[in-house]
Amino acid sequence: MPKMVTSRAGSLERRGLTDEQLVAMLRNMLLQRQIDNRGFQLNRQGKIPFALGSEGHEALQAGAAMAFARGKDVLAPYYRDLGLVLGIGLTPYEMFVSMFARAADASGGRQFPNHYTARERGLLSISSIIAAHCPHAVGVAYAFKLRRETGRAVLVTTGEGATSEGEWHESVNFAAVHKVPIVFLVENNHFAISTPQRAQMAIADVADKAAGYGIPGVICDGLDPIATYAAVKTALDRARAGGGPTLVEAKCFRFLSHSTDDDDRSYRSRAEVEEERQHDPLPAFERVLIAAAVLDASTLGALKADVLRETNEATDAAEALPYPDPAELYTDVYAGAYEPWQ
Ligand SMILES: Cc1ncc(C[n+]2csc(CCOP(=O)(O)OP(=O)(O)O)c2C)c(N)n1
Repeated sequence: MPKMVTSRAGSLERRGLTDEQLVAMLRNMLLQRQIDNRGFQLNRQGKIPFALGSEGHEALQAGAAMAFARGKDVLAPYYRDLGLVLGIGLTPYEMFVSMFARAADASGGRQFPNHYTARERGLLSISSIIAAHCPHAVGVAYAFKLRRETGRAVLVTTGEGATSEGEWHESVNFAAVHKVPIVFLVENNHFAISTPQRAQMAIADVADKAAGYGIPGVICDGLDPIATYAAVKTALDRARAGGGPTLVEAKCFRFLSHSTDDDDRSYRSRAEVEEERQHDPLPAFERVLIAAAVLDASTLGALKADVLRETNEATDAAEALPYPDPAELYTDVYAGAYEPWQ
C-alpha cells in the first residue's frame, strides 16, 4: 500500500517552510483562483475562445511549485497547471497574453490558450494531447543522466485519466528501467472530463500503479499545500540524488467544469460539487496560517487586494495588445524561406 502524506490536521506542520514561503504558497493559491475565474468570465464575455480551470487543484500546485528548484529543474506540465507555472515564475500578464492570443505571446498568439512555454525558466511547452508530453519529459531526465548533470530533476504532471494512456506507461517503465531523475505527479480529481475514475481503472489509488514498474508510489492530500510540498520535495530530492523516479498521487477535486466548453451538470449533480466545495483548500489554508499567526486578518485582506489588483492590471494590459499580423501566419512554421503554397 502506498503511504499517505498529510499535514491537514487544522494545525500547522511546517515541513521546513518559512513564513515567507507559506505566504508565497497562499498568494499563489489566491492568484490561481482569481485568474481561473477571470478566464471563465472573459470567455463568457466573448473576449477569449477558451479557458481551463484549476479550481480545487490550487493547494497541490502551490505546494509542488515550492518544491521545484528554479534554474535547475524542468517542469513538463499539463493544461490544468495554472498554479504550477505561476509558481515557477510565469507572470499573470504572460498568462493573459496567451489567453487573449496576442502577438506578444511566446508562440506569437498561435498556441492553444493555456499552453505556456518558457524554455529559460525550465518550462516545457504544454500539449493538449493527453500523456504525449510524458516521453518528452523522460527524455529530458535521461539527458540529465547521460550528461551527468546531478542535482537536477524533471517534474511531469498529468491527471489520473492520463495514466490509462500507453505513453504514460511507456514513460514510467523507461524512467524506472534507466533510473532517470523524474517525478510523475498525478493530480487525481477523479474525473477525466465526464469519465469517473471507476470507469477508468479498477483500483482506488493511482499510486498502486508504481509497483508494476518497481518504483515508489506515494499518495498525498492534494488539498493541503504543505503535504503536497513534502511529498514532491522528497521525491524530487531522491531523483536529484540519483535515486530514480517516484510516482506521487495528489488527491483533489475539480470544482469547475472541465473547461469553458464543458457543462459538468450532464455527468455530476450539484449536490456532489457542493459537497466537494466543503473541502475548499483556500479557506482551509487561510485558517491554518491565521491560527499559527503567520498572517492576521488585515495582512490577509491586503494580500487578497494585491492579488486582485495584479489580476486586473494583467488582464487590461494583455487585452490592450495587438493580435498577430495575418501576414505573419506562416512565420516560424517552415524552416528558412520554404513556402509550400508557392
Ligand atoms: C490522446 C487524447 N485523447 C483524448 C483527449 C481529449 N481529452 C482532453 S482532456 C481529457 C481528460 C483528461 O483527464 P485527466 O487526465 O484525468 O485530467 P483532468 O483534465 O481531469 O485534469 C480528454 C479525454 C486528448 N486531448 N488527447
